[in-house]
Amino acid sequence: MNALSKDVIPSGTKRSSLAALNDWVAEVAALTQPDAIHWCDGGDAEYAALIAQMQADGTLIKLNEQTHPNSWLHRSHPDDVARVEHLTFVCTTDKEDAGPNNHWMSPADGHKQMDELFAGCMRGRTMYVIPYCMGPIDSPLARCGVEITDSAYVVANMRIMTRMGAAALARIEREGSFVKGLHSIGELDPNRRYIMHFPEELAIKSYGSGYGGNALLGKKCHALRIASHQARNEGWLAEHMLILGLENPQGETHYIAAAFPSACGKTNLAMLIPPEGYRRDGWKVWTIGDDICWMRPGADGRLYAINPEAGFFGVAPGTSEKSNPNALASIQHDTIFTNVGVTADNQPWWEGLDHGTPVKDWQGRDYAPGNGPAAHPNSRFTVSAKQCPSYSPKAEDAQGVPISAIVFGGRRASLVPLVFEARDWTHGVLVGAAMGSETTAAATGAVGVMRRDPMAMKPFCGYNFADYFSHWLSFDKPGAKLPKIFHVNWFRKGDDGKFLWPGFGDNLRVLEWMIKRVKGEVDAIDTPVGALPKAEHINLDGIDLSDEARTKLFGFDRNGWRAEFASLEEFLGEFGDRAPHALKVEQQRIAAQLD
Ligand code: OXD
Ligand code: MN
Repeated sequence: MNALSKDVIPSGTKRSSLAALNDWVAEVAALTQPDAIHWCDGGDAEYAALIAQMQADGTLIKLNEQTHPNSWLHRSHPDDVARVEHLTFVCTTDKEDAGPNNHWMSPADGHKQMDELFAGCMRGRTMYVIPYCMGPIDSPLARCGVEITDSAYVVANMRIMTRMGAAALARIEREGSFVKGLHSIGELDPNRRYIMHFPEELAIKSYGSGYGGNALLGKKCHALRIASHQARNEGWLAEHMLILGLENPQGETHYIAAAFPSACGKTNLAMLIPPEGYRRDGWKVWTIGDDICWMRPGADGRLYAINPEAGFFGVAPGTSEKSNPNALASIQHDTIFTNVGVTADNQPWWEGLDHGTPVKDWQGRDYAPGNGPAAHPNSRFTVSAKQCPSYSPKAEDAQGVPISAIVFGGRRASLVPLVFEARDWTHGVLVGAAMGSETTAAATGAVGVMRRDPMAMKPFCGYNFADYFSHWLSFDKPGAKLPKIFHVNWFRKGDDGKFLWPGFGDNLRVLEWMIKRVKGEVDAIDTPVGALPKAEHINLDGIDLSDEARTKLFGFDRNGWRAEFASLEEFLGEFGDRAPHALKVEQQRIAAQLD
């Protein structure tokens, strides 16, 4: 039988317990009118058939089999290259529940608008039903969903990014609940494109885009927007964070979760290779996840985290031997590249790669520098996490890993030092809420504009930020053994506009200091905005920092912070009375100390 011709729930599955799923699939089919329905089993034969079909219809272009076995290039529609925050909605009964941080529509209007778009949209197409699990299949922290899509490219990516297929379907059958995601690429028309979320129904409807963050519904739509809502109701956290394990020469591993906005180096930090001297001494970084972290308190009061994803949907440009050798090693085979350039011998190419010359750009045109970069700035690779040399076996642990430190960070050219530590949990929540960063190419719109991006969740929090801050504060209760909270800024610039900190592998020096603080091994310099490292406690051996760099990376600019806190007060004011009192008190306490 053709691996792509199944049109019923796979045999062996009890129809009765999957009635809700079956009914929904029938309802969607009646609305969208596909020519065929395919239930995805997630197997190798299915994947091979999908790839062959996409190669035949031009959706995928085969890359050099010698240098990049089983790897493919997809060129998206040129207007469909990033997340579309202005077209992303949270549909809650009460507008205030979505908050000023989200675009809102009533659920009735949202469904009506989307169903009009979906009507008949799959005529002539196959409708794929993708059962998937976010997180290790046997983890109590994991959650399941089903995505219906008319895009084979989405199916292939979901197979890499999630635990997809038969095992997920079996878990859905057991649990009886799942997130419903309906997706169609529609006409890929930006004027007929919406990404809508219905958190009260655990449902998503996405139309008109094939781009990862808009179309792989397990990722941003489920694992962040819907999951953040679920997490609030169920007492856990769904966060835009990497998770790494830092192993010291004594063989002790501390796990760190870090929230940076999109395209600000989460993948690089998660896969960091320690500087030479550290490697020699036996330091190692283990990768658990590079984008999303689900955490909840364990019986011992600590926060335990899983990576709900099974793959990496990483930004290609800038990925090199210097910035991220582990990512580069991961994507030498069995990888889907989207919107990169290609060399004369058909290897993928992007700006920042150490070798090769592009002959075609991301749109398939002959490469001409006058047309802009060869690879789109938000071009991506999709690859299984298992291909990453630093992937931690603990990433598959059903119980998750205990988190010792939470790190917030953004792209801040000025003011914000390399690292500081929050005095306690409440202060740490304020530090997260105050996060600011310059925008990047991961979303459409202007790049390089400073905006508040609390906990790096501005595009992803599925409910009112005021309630989200309260939810964060609620974890500080008797018996809790919460991680320490830090803030970092790898992007501080000098007067000449150049970065002052070398970054990449050298960021380990900062992580090492954090763990010394976690273990209570060193003291620090108290300032109103947090504790700064003493010069002797952060290892700068082998790196050459100018006097300007030392002052700016480790200094405290009282006047600058005063202005920052005035703007933070204004920001918290946007949430009115709903903003937690404790956070306002904390802001005022620090503002008073700065005066
Ligand atoms: C991503 C993003 O793709 O944050 O991870 O945009
Ligand atoms: Mn992200």
